[in-house]
Amino acid sequence: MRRPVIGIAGTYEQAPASSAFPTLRRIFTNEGYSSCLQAVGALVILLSPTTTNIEQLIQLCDGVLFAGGADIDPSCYQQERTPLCGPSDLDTDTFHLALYHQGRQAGKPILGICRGMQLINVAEGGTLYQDYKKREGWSIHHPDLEHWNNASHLVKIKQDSILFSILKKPELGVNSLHHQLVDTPSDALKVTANASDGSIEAFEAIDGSWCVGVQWHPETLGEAMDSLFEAFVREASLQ
Ligand SMILES: [Mn+2]
Repeated sequence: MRRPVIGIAGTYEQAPASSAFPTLRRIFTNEGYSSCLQAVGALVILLSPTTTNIEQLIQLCDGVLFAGGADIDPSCYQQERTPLCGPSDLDTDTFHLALYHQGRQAGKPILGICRGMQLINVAEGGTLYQDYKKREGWSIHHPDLEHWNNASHLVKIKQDSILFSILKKPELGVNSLHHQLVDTPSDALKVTANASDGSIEAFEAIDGSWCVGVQWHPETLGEAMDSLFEAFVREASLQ
């Protein structure tokens, strides 16, 4: 049986000094995204940011995943870099933004995780906090690497959402591995989950199409998040 094909947007990274090619640039994603998708029936391909023919690349995919990763260059949302902004890679950002727009135009389901959620917002014209401490009223330390694979803080999920129809819980403990946050959400998106300090933790396309962003990392939360990957891959199988 043909498996739905999920393309993961590949990221440029400098190979580590310990590797066989320490001076070279790499194309990568974390293995967890791929294995979670494969476990629920997808065939996963890593989309190379060297690609210039984005339209043809998207035609290979039934759905696109934008994964976690480095900060997005603030120029992508018309801001000057501030000292709290982490390293970014404009080549990766440019590729991901083009991939997103082409994917949406082609009607492909899209899942954005952490940076991927922020990427969706930026692509749709929204802005980010360059660091969570820039948000007035913050009370949760969102970068909580210690609890990378279990609950760090609660989120409240709005019932009128694709996300709720999948997770079926009004409140949920999630991990939190981000230091940036959505500031102004795009008009094209509706917020579907907030943390108790009010920060935006999930959104989806306002038009009801399958474009879902979550600020947490479902790929390290185990079975609790199988239903999210399943729903994404099921939607992709309808392509
Ligand atoms: Mn968080």
